[in-house]
Amino acid sequence: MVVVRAILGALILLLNWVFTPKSVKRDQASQAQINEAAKDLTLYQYKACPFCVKVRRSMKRAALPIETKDAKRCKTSKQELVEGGGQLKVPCLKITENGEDRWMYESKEIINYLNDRFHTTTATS
Ligand SMILES: N[C@@H](CCC(=O)N[C@@H](CS)C(=O)NCC(=O)O)C(=O)O
Repeated sequence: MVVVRAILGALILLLNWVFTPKSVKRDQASQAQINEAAKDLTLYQYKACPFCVKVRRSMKRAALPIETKDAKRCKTSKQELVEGGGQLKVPCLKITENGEDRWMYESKEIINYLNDRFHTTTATS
């Protein structure tokens, strides 16, 4: 089972690399605004989780420089996720608003949130 999972993970990462999506191009001022807004967001994720890959591809398409934290390999990130969000499940987007953290689980919900907030229309699959 571990071997099958490792092979599937490698395949997902390979396909993701081969078919890397293109990023939207914005003028410098608009991109600078987005870069600033993205500082309030953090994606907790696993490298080869298909749901996380889906969210990262959506971020790439929309050119959103959101910090990512690996909740599998990094113990501190895993602890932050469990203590802050309440469960060890990825992807999870931490949204900091007015000094408060909101933890959003579910890849579809995260992609819809990013599309709405940054006025982009990236596919959810
Ligand atoms: N419906 C969720 C599924 C997320 C999911 O199943 N994530 C797995 C990793 S691929 C997970 O976090 N499992 C818990 C664990 O690994 O401890 C979504 O679309 O985000």
